Amino acid sequence: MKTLLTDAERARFFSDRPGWSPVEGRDAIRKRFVFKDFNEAFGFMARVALVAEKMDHHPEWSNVYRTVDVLLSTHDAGGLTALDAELAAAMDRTAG
Ligand code: H2B
Repeated sequence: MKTLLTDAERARFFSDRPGWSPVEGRDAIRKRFVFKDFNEAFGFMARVALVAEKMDHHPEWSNVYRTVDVLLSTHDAGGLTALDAELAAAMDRTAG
């Protein structure tokens, strides 16, 4: 479960998920979500928080007004795993 994604899995992830990019100097992915206003941004965070808690897999993120910056990595594995790909997909679905 907590094995690092292969090169092929990473290539597929980035082609399937526009807006996500690798983080320099760390085995992680990031995306900036920009919403209409703070209410939409915070609603997104609240919905994603429930998913993250259910998955027991949590984002590193910050919010400024209508922008949410997200970084995903699996701390236990020291890098990217299927859990990060799954949480990224859930975030994209939630953001609409
Ligand atoms: N979130 C993330 N992103 N990576 C982890 O390795 C991780 C986590 N581990 N959430 C979980 C919690 C672990 O600490 C608990 C004890 O299951």
